[in-house]
Amino acid sequence: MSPSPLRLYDYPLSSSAWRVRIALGLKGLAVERVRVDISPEAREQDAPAYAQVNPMRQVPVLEWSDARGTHRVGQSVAILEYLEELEPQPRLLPADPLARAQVREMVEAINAGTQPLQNNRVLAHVESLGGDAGAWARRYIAKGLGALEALARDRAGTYLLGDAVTLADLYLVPQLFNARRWGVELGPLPTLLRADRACAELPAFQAAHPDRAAG
Ligand SMILES: N[C@@H](CCC(=O)N[C@@H](CS)C(=O)NCC(=O)O)C(=O)O
Repeated sequence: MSPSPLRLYDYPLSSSAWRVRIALGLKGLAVERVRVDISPEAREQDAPAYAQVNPMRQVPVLEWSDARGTHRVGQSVAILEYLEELEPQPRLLPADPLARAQVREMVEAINAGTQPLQNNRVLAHVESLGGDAGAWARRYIAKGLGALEALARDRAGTYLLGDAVTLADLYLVPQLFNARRWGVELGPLPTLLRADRACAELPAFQAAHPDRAAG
């Protein structure tokens, strides 16, 4: 069980924090949420004090205390793997080594190969250079999700890998939300859309949605 109450530095529209909210819900772990408004108008992540929380000046960050002191971990992959060890059920990384590697491959297709190319920080810079941020976002989201569709086609059952939710689904759902936001063509992604619909039926995914998480 958790060494102390968990605290999540969070923002409803953050796709990376959204992944962690889903995992907390699936595992039934209570969390206190600290809102960091990363909208372009507020940019609370740039406040000097936040550099102490996360030198990357991003959300999510998970914080907790134990006998060794107060700990903070950023990066959704690191947080999700910590939660998996803290509360192994339901398992979000399969027991089989091949399946586990396949889940991690799909996670990284989004975590490393897609989201960083379309986050607000990058899009603001594209715009400042006179570029078309929307076209940029659509290009890289379509490429990343296209690759994920190819990876998932022979692996998916109800969800991206077989019939149990894995970490890969936690990366899919927020990234598809961003795809819709930017008007990416979703027709070529039937496997991803099927898994997305199945996830939308689950209470933990519903509660983590930005519309609900804002409350
Ligand atoms: N690789 C990081 C990405 C974190 C990230 O990009 N966070 C975004 C929100 S989704 C953020 O805080 N953006 C604020 C900024 O970049 O200034 C993770 O998985 O946690």
